Amino acid sequence: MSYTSDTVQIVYQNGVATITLNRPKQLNAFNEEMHHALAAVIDEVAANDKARAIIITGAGKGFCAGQDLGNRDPRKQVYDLGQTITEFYNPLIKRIKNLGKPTVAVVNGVAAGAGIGIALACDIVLCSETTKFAMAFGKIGLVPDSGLTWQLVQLVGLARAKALVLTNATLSAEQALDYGLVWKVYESSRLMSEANKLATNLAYGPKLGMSLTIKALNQATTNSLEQQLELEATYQREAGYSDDYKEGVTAFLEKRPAVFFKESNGGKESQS
Ligand code: T3D
Repeated sequence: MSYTSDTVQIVYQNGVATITLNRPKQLNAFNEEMHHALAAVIDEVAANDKARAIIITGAGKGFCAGQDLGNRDPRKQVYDLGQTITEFYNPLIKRIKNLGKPTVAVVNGVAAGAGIGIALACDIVLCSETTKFAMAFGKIGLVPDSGLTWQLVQLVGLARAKALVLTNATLSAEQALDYGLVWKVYESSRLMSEANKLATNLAYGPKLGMSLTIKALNQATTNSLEQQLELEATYQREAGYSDDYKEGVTAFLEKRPAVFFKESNGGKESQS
């Protein structure tokens, strides 16, 4: 890894890379250091074969409170926020979306502002029963960013998206589940173990097939049916030539579970 910082931690285990945002006193809000560190860590897990599925979570009681407002005092300085979005938040969302490996957001506590955008950029979102999703932007006179205007419209529809952000709503875990923002809600004490189970299952799945599936579903949000049918044929051709397809069908014919991944370090935990 070319950039090291305490603000982001990474642990590898059983094919899963767990990335933890680590500024708990600020509810893991972003300063520049954490942006640089997270970008480096995401590039590292994208390239590292030890990581076949990725968890993104937060240290302490929060997931991520978006931009660190302690670094923004408009009484002292005028900021070009478009610049921050272009330089940090937009590349971050694209990095997560284009990672090419399944991503699971484990929203262990409050997510606010860009923190919600980061969670929703992941493929699967889990949270605990005490998690809250605080839109936050309107309270400080800003526009939702980090892909949130797009994600919310996709996930909850235009009418609910407008109401959520214009009223600065804070959603409970139950509401987030009801609105389709999260996949499952767990008791806090079980959240991480359930997330690890899910991510490990993903890690042991067919790598290429899952990567192409994620790409196809992401592209479905903007493609026509005609384009999507073409895309499915292209991706299926690619998947059909893979060793995973060979193993999957062979396993079926031999009436045994398919083995797509064997951990080389015996499932031992390692840190980088
Ligand atoms: O600026 C740009 O570059 C543009 C980019 C924008 C992207 C964005 O994300 S804009 C949105 C920024 N985020 C917010 O506006 C959220 C602000 N925080 C809150 O509204 C609330 O803190 C929460 C709803 C997230 C949580 O409320 P609660 O009651 O559970 O916790 P709390 O007591 O408010 O916060 C606990 C601590 O975290 C507290 O510190 P203290 O007093 O114990 O020392 C609080 O100051 C700190 N904290 C929470 N959010 C932030 C933060 N510190 C820095 N930046 C934060 N965003």
